Amino acid sequence: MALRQTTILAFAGGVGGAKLALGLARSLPPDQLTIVVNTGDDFEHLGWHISPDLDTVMYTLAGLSNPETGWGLAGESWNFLDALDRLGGEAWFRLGDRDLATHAQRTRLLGEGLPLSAVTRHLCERLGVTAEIVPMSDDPVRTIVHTDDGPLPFQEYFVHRRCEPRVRDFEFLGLPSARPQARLLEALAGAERLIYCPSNPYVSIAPIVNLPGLQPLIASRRAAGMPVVAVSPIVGGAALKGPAAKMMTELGLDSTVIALAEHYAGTIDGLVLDVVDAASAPAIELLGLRTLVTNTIMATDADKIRLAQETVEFALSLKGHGDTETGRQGDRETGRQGDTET
Ligand code: FO1
Repeated sequence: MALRQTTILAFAGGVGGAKLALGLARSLPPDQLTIVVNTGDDFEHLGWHISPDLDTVMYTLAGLSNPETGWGLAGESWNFLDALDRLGGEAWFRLGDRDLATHAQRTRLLGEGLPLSAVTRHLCERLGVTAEIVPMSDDPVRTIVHTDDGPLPFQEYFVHRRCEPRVRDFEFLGLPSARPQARLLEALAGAERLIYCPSNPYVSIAPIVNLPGLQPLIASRRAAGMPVVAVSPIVGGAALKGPAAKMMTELGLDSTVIALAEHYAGTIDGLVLDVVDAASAPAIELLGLRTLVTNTIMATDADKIRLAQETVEFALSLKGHGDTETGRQGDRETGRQGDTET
């Protein structure tokens, strides 16, 4: 499918976001796409600055990501981690030998005074990534998950505690004084459509959209005719690869695409949902959102490209600020393969 000329800004978190980002990057010229990535998952570990979501998107677009996990590098070896474990070091966060080079280089460049955006640009250039990947801010933001076991830094909750503690709330340390990265603001000013990738709405998309001043800017761009479309990470009301559905349940919400639509209602114009949730489309439209029902499972690169192109075409069919032109509703039957991921 040939895409119409357009300029897209996409917000993404980790594995699910990276998959749609790959589809977008394969469908649009580099100067028509900016991918802004959550940095609330970043942390300092064993002396390195680690940016898991930036690396997941970067490795995916470079064609280097581990196809089994979605994060880290393909063909990785674990000699460092095994040796560290033997010495009684902290081995719960799986840092592969080759992946370590990224963290070492990032940490060194940050130490020399480069902002995270410049470091990311440098790493992407070296890995041959031509699409623009921008950290949401050069200022540190750290997601804290408030749980029944107390406050936990994000990776402590996500990896070390395997998302087991019951979630009560989220906090984004540093967010009130974090400045949106300059390229995010420039891209937002020029974008024709804004897409929220199928990433966790609470810990991947929320840190980005809650950057100081961003919500009014998005609202004014919507009023000027830039629709916002989200792709649902919730499929069939079940937990996807990440903890989004579990979090919804623990926050007292239904883990359904309708609850996701209620979360985004008033801030987006369209929602892309999976065929298994087709029956929810009328209720979502009653919330003022247009819907596109399609196969959102991205098992292959062809799936990623198809979903990205369908999402862009759907976004182009909307006018903006809830005022829609021809929001389509597909009812395609799909042969299901592979798993679902956020
Ligand atoms: N996720 C895991 O579930 N376990 C890990 O040991 C792990 C290590 C890791 C190392 C580097 C990196 O860039 C990402 C890594 N991730 C790991 C993924 C990451 O923690 C999460 O995918 C994101 O923070 C959530 O989007």
